[in-house]
Amino acid sequence: MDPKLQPVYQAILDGDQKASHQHVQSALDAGLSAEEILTQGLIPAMAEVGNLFECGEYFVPEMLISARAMQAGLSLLKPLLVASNVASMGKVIIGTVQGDLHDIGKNLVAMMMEGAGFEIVDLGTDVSPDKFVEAARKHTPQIVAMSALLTTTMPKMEMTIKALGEAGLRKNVKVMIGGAPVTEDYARSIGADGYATDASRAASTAKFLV
Ligand code: B1M
Repeated sequence: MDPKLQPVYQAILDGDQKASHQHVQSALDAGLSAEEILTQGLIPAMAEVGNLFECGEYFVPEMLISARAMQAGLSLLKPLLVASNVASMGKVIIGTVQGDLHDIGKNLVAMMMEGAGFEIVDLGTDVSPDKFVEAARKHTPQIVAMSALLTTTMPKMEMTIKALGEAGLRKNVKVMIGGAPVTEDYARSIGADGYATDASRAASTAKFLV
């Protein structure tokens, strides 16, 4: 890791929003790109937060304040990540599936897709299959994108695909899924059209799908 990113990494581990904001700004001022700060500072720090949670050193409150610190840093990067001169590629509705409140990855995917020229309708978190269907009817998107971070909420992706089918909308939209526990095999097994491991691949997959 670039030593200039160490304070960013530490601010996320400490859950310090102010420090996260300040150190991301310093890293930008020092000439690091938004992508470098994201992929070498913020994302590895959140992965470490997950490790610390798994081994019982961090609990839900620590994860939550680290997530807020990450959002504080991301707010500075967002305008840089979405800056785009690309003509409109189409519309994407995106949400984290029902029962799941994790939104950092979903927000990053939305940012990168916006940067790639898509119009984004963000349905937020805890989005039920019915809500996805209702939004697909209302907004007529080219892509329905779903994120899940919990193994227990992944089945909602399949239920949403089924609900889109039952509503007669499946043939008009491509469905993309992703999130830490999701795999390409899983995507294929539930009949999704696309899958990506990270936000920038999600944007290129979305372009490929339209
Ligand atoms: Co939770 N949590 N969490 N959590 N949390 C995980 C996911 C976990 C892996 C931690 C662990 O045990 N190591 C674990 C899940 C285990 C499992 O199911 N396999 C877990 C758990 C258990 C829980 C609770 C159940 C804890 C509890 O209450 N006992 C609870 C569930 C709440 C709920 O959702 N109902 C819970 C709660 C929370 C907080 C609210 C405290 C907070 C979320 C805050 C927020 O999002 N606003 C939180 C956090 C922060 C995490 C970790 C630490 C970090 C997640 C994150 O933001 N990562 C996480 C551990 C980890 O992931 N290592 C963990 C950074 C983000 C950039 O990555 O989201 O993976 P990610 O997104 C990536 C890719 O996955 C991909 O692109 C993104 C960017 O490159 N991607 C897509 C994501 N969506 C995509 C969609 C696409 C394509 C790619 O196409 C559409």
